[in-house]
Amino acid sequence: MLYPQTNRCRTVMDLGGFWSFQIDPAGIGENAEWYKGLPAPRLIAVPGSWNELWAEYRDYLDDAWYFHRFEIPQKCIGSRLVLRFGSVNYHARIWLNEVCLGEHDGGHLPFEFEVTSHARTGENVLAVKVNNTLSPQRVPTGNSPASPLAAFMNNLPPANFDFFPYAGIHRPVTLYTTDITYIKSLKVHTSFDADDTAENVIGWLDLEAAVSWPDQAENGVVVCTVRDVSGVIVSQQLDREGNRAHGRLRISPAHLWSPDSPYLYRCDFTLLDAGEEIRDCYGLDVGIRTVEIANSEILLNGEPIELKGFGKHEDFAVHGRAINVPLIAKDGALFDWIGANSYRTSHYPYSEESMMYADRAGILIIDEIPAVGLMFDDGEENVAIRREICKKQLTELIQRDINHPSVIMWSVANEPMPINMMQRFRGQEIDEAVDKPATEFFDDLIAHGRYLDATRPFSLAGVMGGPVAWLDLCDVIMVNRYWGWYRHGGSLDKAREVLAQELDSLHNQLQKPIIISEFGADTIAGQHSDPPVMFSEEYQVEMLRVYLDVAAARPFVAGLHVWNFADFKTGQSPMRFNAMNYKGVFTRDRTPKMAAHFLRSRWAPS
Ligand code: BDP
Repeated sequence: MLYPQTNRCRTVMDLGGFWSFQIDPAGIGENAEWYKGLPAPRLIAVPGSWNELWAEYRDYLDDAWYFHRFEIPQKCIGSRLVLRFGSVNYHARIWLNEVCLGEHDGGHLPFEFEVTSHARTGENVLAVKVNNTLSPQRVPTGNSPASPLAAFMNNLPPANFDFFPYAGIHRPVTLYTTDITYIKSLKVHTSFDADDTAENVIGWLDLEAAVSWPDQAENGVVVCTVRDVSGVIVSQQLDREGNRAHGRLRISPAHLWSPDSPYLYRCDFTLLDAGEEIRDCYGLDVGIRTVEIANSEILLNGEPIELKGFGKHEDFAVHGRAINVPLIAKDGALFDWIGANSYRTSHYPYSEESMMYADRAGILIIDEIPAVGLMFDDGEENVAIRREICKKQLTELIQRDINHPSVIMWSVANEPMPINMMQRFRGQEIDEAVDKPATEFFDDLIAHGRYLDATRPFSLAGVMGGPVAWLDLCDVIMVNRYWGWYRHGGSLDKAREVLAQELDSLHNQLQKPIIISEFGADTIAGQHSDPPVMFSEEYQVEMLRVYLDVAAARPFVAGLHVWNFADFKTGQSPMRFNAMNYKGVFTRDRTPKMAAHFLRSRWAPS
């Protein structure tokens, strides 16, 4: 799905601002016809999370209504009009001028409706019903007695994941125009041929456009013009087959995209009709780069790359989980300062704006669907429902992010919970075969992903003690490890020993690159101790040092992502002081802890 863009053919109107807001715990809104535009008692920010605004709604996740009145410029009426939501957590049902447009399930991903025939000049009334109830039939899951996290943490709200389940309209709401003849989607795949001189790199852009030609069955064309700072490099008409157009463009010499040199070409697509009139255009920033896996290494442009970075969260005071553009730039500046080159979008897709920032700043992204807290022992029906949701989320994510050079890998889950681990936890008899259906679940999910994008590796972040069979389905092994914290807490010598043994054993069995996708220690900024004890700044430094040293001695460890970049909000539980996860190397407001200085000394030595 294309990001809304204002250009000579398209206009984007931002509908963000202060909207009216009304919670509806009894769910009577639709009967009360509130969607007609009730003068609701409260004002809410869009984008924003409601849980941060009013103390009494902190844990409220049930039905809530948003209303907004807006005008559409006269000149836009007659164009094709599309109403787009960057993300709503979790379920949204939308009315425009009392007409129900439809609904969307799942947070963190965009959706849109064509509203050409419902929009009018003068005042329009938009009503959105949002529901973020936690359920075992949603992804991520919650409110489940079978939930391992519920058993382990007993957290409130009862999420089966360790971050606060913020609710609301979290990303921009826009209305945009196109002609009725328009570019629906674009796909760019890049590759290059090189001999040993950098000047002789020949870049290739394989392009595919899907178009809508309701009034142009024949003779329309799509042209792609590629520019960089020096001007136009190549302009070529694509071959058209029905509603598709495709072509291969040659760039010579080509500048490759990488973290050290995030070189972007601008590809302008123009759609012309038989009379050579321009009906639509769209510009994409494209980086020429390849990602391959070979010999236990991740290769970027044919060279081994070591991922240094973090698991993150979209989380901040007052904003909640809503887009926070200055924070994206601040985090980018801190990545530079600390010498990090990558992050995982733990545990859900981040904003499209974050992806654009990463393209320009040269940050490598492991792009994850919201499949955190998956479980398999709460009945076949629930598992089957979640499987379909995961596939839909993976489809929507890949369609959204396929053209970003920064995205180097897809992650289909975080710490899915094996049944036999729950059997162990509950003291039941252990049945080793019990997790086979879940292996089939991931096999199917990854196959679905590969069908949608054959150009990037796939992985999932495995939990401690999880089945090797799940890791073996992946191109790159990602393991979350807490030796020295949840296991052998306080004992870093023991942590070093078991971590080294486990990595060697995984390497011997799987012969694939390994990323330690999470490791970290809760740390209260300003808490000191000598010798180091858990929760002190010194312990966090020493624990990170152990992991960095063990990894440095093992060339098959292709990456280290510290958990977490910054402290973040979670639910209340005896496990989480102040309802916060304090494993950040920066505080929530981005002040460096000692660990940040330590990582900088290792990752960005002066
Ligand atoms: C891992 C989870 C992550 C948690 C982290 C922790 O993947 O979401 O926040 O543990 O406990 O198991 O801090």
